[in-house]
Amino acid sequence: MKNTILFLYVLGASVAQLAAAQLAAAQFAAAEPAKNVLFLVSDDLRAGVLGCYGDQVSDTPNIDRLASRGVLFERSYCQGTVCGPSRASFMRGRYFGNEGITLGEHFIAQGRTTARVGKIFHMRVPGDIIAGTHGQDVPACWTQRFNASGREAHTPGEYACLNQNVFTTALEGRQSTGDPHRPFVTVSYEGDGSDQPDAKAAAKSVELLREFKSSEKPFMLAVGFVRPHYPMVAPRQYFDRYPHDQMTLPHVPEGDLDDIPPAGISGSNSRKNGLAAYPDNQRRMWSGYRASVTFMDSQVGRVIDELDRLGLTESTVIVFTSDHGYHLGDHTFWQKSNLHEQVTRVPLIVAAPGVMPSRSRSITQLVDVFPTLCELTGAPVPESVQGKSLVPILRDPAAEVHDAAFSYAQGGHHALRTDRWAYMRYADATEELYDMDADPGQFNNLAQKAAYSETIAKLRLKLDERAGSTDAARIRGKRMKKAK
Ligand SMILES: [Ca+2]
Repeated sequence: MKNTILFLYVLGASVAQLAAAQLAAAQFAAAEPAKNVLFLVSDDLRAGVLGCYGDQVSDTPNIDRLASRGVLFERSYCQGTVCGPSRASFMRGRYFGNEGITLGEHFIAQGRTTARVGKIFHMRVPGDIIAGTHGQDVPACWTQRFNASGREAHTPGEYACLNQNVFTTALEGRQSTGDPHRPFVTVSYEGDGSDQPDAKAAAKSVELLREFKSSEKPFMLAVGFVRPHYPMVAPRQYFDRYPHDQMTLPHVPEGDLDDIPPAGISGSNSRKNGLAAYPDNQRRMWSGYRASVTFMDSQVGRVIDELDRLGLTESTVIVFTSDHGYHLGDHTFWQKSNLHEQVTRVPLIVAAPGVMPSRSRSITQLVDVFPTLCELTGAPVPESVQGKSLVPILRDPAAEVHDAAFSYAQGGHHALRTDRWAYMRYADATEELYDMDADPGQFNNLAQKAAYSETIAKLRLKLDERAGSTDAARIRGKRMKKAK
């Protein structure tokens, strides 16, 4: 409180602003630690596709509503840029997440029931979804766990494999588990969606919330939705909202790839995966993605509505995020495992008792979710956690806890995102540097330009420090495990 006042005086804030900040801080300070946690995780969801992140086309009323009653983090970044590493990372609050206590184990030790519904740790989509199996789940993390299965690409209806330009209602020969073209599959079908994994996850979550309400025991309910991860399956009415001929593709300037080093070029680019030949199918990818996002949003709405209906909202922290973002034709790239902004940036919304709704442009990371949940629920932060609590930002959206976010892609490729710069350094020492104020689309790589040699020198040092300390911590962790 004292610090907030001092900070505002230094800034020369008006008396009215000061009073508002004092009021907000006082209300926040007065809030009891939250009893419960509802942790909602989407899969392969790029932040920029949501209405609350400024998208003009997507219909995402439920996530937007959550954003309007919580704090929306405009610049939050994942660490791992594919499902497995990212989820292992945020569930342990560590950059490389295979060592250290999980969030669920920690909360169990605090006397909470912890339930998982759907995909939280890595599961193969569609493989583990069709089979109804646990994937790389950590059983010790949960007191209860439930998988949500579905037919995925085999759902009867209008199937398309867009990079191959295949359209059929036949059930034979569809691209599914392990097949190379599965990321380009959409299925539009007649139905209410209740057979879909995300709808089943919502139904189970509603049931669990009712049980938790009557048992009165503190809980963490983690709900993992699998859409908009491929295959992009949704009832026809969701596809109808996004006719492909009304979809706009990302602007790709002439020669866009000329200044991106080979290691920065996604293996799934339009030329290589075949989509270059089918611009209409690129639009259909957007249509399927948006249909899946809106379907997932509806399921998020069912869970939040039930929390409200049961009167649990006043005692529950709600977090909504995704494991990483997604390329949909940006720089001609598709999918993930790439260090450009559309993949590293994730949606992050935190709504908690006593927290004033706002938006923050402070740089944050998914490893911060774990310690934030600890602080909001009055739990200690385990020593193994490397992230930082975002509670200072929940109190004051202008507060900062990190000077940079750190992300990585398989193969020893690293990235930093600061307030102004996006910097990538690949395993072969090639680099990219973008001025995100002047060039938010990352079209003009400044890494080789003499005028930026001082800037890049500083970022190199910072990246060494960050990658070095996280790698060192990872190696230390392995040694510790061996010693045990
Ligand atoms: Ca994912």
